[in-house]
Amino acid sequence: MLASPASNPLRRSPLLVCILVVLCIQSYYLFGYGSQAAPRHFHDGPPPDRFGPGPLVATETVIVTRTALVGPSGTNALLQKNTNIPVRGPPMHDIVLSIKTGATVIHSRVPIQLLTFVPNFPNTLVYSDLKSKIGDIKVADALARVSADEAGSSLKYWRKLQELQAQNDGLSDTDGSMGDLKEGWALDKFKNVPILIETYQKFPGASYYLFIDGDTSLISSNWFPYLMDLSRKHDPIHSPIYWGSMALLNNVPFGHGGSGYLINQAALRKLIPQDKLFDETFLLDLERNYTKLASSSCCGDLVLGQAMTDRAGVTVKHKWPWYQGETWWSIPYHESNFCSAIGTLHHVLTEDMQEIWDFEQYMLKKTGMDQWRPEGWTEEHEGGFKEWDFSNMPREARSQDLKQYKNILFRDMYDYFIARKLPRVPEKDDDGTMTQSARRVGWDNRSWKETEWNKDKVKQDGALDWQKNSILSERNCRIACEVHEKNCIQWYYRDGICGLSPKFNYGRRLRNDGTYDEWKKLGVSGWLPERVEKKISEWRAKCPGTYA
Ligand SMILES: *[C@@H]1O[C@H](CO)[C@@H](O)[C@H](O)[C@H]1NC(C)=O
Ligand SMILES: CC(=O)N[C@H]1CO[C@H](CO)[C@@H](O)[C@@H]1O
Repeated sequence: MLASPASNPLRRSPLLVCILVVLCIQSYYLFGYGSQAAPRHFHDGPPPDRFGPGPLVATETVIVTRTALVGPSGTNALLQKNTNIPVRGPPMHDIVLSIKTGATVIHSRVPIQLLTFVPNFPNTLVYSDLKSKIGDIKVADALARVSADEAGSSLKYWRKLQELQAQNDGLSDTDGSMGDLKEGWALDKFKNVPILIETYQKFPGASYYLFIDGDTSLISSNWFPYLMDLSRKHDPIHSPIYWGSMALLNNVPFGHGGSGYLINQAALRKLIPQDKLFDETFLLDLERNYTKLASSSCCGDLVLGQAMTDRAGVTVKHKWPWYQGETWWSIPYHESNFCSAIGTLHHVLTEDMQEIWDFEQYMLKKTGMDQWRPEGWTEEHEGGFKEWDFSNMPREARSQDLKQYKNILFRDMYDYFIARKLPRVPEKDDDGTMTQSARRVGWDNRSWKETEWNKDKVKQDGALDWQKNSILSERNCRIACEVHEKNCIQWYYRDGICGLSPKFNYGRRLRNDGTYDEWKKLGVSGWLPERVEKKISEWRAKCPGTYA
């Protein structure tokens, strides 16, 4: 993936191109590729289990090679079409995907990214704090160009990593023995600006640059129509874009790193003028200025936000929920996102990343969007001989009705992951009376993220009796939701804390090795199934298209 486009032998050998084109055309007829829709074997109902629907998952033999998508030997893509390769949208060469991770977690996170959504982004770079490789992919050291005198003592952890690597000491933090991840985090803040500079240098001609972390997932197929639409509204070469999920710290707005941020060519040119792209004196000056800032700052995404605002004059635009800081079970579902398309997901566990990919595959087949191609897409694009340029799209693509595209929505994620798992049967109270709540013990449904009543909060002036009482027992907290908060659809109780939420959040089991009572103390979650169903159907009614 680090191979520069200039080394492509096709550029140099027209004869080779001819032979390949002939081969392609042959295999096109031989395999009937593209001429008929692949047979679809999906159920109409919801998938039977969390691993997705049996017959749909045609990915037992996952063949993920870069050549399967891009060429340059191209024919692979055609020959493998009839085997069990995952379905994918059209590849996006014109956006560079830049993944930032760290040496102690890279092996547990990045490989699954590379096996799932990354092949849709043939120009992907992986940055860590140590030079290494994953399979054929080179991992660059994001700190290699950081000025040691500006970074100060934080770099001692970085030197330690190099020492450990040289000594053949294991670096993975699977058992937590690497200990001070805090220090790993202290290194992280120095990476963002150098990664930005290097990513731009490696692919100076791309329309877009997307920066994510090792625990970020993408709903990759949604990105092609998204970038088409964006490019039609903002010329990527002339109209600067710095989009993400905006966070604010000390009045500096920045795109939250884990949610991913998108920067286009125009915005990068404002930060690094084209004639300075390889001017090492200028770049060193730029890096030093922001390394200095990083050493007194908390986070690298903030430093990058500052650089974009101060030097480039481009301030981040808040484009939530497309850029998403949560994953399927931690997202609060609500009318504000239920019908929106998903771009990124964050805090994604390795096993969740696989499930999110299975979900995307399931949806693509269900909506038929695995067959979708933009207007003006040719056999050459399909075979990997020609790259799609978002800044210079064919005229047909500029006028294509993108509303026809069936994006994968939060609604779909709810249906796929949650609808079947949601506890639905209300329970009896200790005194035998029926409640409205279905419960889960040792479970955190994150209701506290919306409204949390706790010991401090109930002391505030104006706190009502039911609010004060809600923190005293699980029963009171449940009643607060059922009786006192009209919009409440779920609650969470733990000693001294009562969370009440008008949004739906599934949450997760809390880990505990102790007794049932100890486990229960960590928290109990309740949902009001009747109210949940009512809310979900209200939100659902607003979603365009009905293929659910
Ligand atoms: C770095 O900071 C100095 C001092 O504030 C400033 O003069 C210079 O232009 C900055 N350089 C870059 C590339 O941002
Ligand atoms: C797993 C998880 O998110 N746990 C949260 C449970 O709720 C408390 C607050 O009530 C948080 O501090 C935990 O992080």
